[in-house]
Amino acid sequence: MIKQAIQTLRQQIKQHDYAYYVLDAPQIPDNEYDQLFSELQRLEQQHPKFITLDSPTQRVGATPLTQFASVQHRQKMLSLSNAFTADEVRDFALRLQKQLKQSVIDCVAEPKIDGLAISLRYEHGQLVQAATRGDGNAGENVTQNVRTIKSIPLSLLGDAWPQILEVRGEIFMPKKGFHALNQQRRTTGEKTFANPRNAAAGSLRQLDAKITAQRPLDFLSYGLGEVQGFTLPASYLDILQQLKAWGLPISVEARLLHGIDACLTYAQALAQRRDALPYDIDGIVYKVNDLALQNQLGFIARAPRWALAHKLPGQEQSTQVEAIHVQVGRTGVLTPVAQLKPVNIAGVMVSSATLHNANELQRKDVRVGDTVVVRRAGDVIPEIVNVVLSKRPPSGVPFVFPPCCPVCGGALAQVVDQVAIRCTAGSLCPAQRKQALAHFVSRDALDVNGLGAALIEQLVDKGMVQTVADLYTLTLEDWLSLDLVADKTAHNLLAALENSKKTTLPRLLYALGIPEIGLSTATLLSQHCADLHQLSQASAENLLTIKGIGEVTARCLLDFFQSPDNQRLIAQLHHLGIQTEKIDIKQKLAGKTFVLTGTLSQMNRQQAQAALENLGAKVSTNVSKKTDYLVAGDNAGSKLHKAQQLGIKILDETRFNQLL
Ligand code: JCF
Repeated sequence: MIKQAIQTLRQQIKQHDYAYYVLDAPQIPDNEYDQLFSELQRLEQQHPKFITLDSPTQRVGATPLTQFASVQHRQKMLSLSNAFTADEVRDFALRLQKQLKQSVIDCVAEPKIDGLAISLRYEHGQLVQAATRGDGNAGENVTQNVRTIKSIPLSLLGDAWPQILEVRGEIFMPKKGFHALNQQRRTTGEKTFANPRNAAAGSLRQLDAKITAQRPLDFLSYGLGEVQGFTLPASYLDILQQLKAWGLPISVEARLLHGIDACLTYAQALAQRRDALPYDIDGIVYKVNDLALQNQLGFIARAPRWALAHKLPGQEQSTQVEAIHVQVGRTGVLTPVAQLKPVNIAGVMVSSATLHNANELQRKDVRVGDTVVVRRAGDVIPEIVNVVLSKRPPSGVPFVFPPCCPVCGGALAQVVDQVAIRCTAGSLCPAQRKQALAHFVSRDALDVNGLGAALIEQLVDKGMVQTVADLYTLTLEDWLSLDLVADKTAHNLLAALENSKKTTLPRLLYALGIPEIGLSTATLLSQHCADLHQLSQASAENLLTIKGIGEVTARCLLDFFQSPDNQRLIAQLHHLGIQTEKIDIKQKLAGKTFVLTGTLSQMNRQQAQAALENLGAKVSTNVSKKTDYLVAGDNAGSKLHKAQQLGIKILDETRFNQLL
């Protein structure tokens, strides 16, 4: 009986290992895999006579692939023991205290990045080899690919480096890069990656390094392998500082903490910031800081005794598909959405997930009744990673995509050069009309207080408004004819609409919902045009002289302003008294000093600097007490750290855009 159970578990784990490591296509979420693994470990511990050499518990990782040459690690590449609860973390601390005969131990805590472990070998300061972990003893030679990763130095800085230095760390794909890569693959109908870890693995395992070079991979160091000709510093923190001095990237999040309670507090704070971090993490790593103490503690088979991975809840969970709906977006694009049996994913209840487009729905073959793996990360819409085929009910039938617009019955057409399909009815389609209206009155647009989706729904369904201009012609009686609208609400709505007539050009421009014109582009355009009328007369040449406006955006603007419907709308809005006040933008940020650091997704350094200077701000390169604001994009490093220490106001990209 027990033997049978053990064998079944091993077989399951083996299949999941293959799907995860070899195919880069995991079938179940990590936490379910962990459960299988723990269960096997438990049974084997209770019945050691059934342990065999080929049990997955008896090796560190997966077998190396055959395409790449094998590399024998001169020092074993370690993994980490796991803890899943605060109690297990405290147990770890108790073990340390007992073995070291100390009551409080200094540990370094850092995020556990969800990527791939790598060993970089530098000989006489030159990068000569990069190898994956493989099974811990031997990995794959991926040197050519790793050389394309820009954050990895090909030669070390300075000259006081060891003859031989092996740096261990994590290669990963930052979330932004991952989403951009998937978005691009989605529009062209290519297969998307399940998560950043898989994308990083797939990118690193390319036989053609030219492909790897195009992928947004990054690296952070967290340890050493073989070292010759150098006396190691006394602590982990000093090792990190030394690596940094040699030009290797290290985490800005690593902190020296006194005792286990401080570690748990750190973990709690980091877990709260998880979604905002630029990379996926699957936990927190704690390490004894003092290397002499580390040596005293030593290792167990696959992991050091002086380190622990405190795992966070998985960002993937499985649940069931209750229905599949096709939604029509503001621009008419059709998006299939799965309605799910609600499931808690890393602290947030998820009850629907996007299937992106017909192509992806078909490729993943998601069916009503299927058990699926759902992924939620950050504020991105949850998505379906894959179907657990072994749990598909026999009654499941493939989903049939509607042949015409599911809302208005209008004809569908493929978006040029993309796989996206859109309803061609434009504002005649109630779904598009409703969303255009909702967008127009939204907070960043004309900000009409109190006019929510439920009211817009009624206005459109009753045929009371066709365009956004019609909102301003509604009378008190019109409003009172709606459900949920009493006297006070009706008066408030009329007042809110009247108020909204006095607005700014960026808001109005954004409110029109022109493709490609988000709030920051609208702001940029507004800095070059007096009003909407002037912008509508601008030629392609005029538009392209604006730094930050490219061909695609210019085309979208021209198309929009050329349409007779839109021309009529703009004239109507003008007659209704919608006015854009001229703000003296030159004065807005006069006297303020800004420092820019990290990468912004929507503009480059020059554009951001120009936008600030246009508003009268000064942009300087170094953080000092005189700095008013630090604008911190992705992968911000030492400047962010310094600004935090000086207590300077820090703006992330969203807040920076709002400010502009
Ligand atoms: O970020 C990580 N995934 C990570 C992995 C960080 C560490 O400090 C590690 C690790 C694996 C092994 N340290 C060891 C010893």
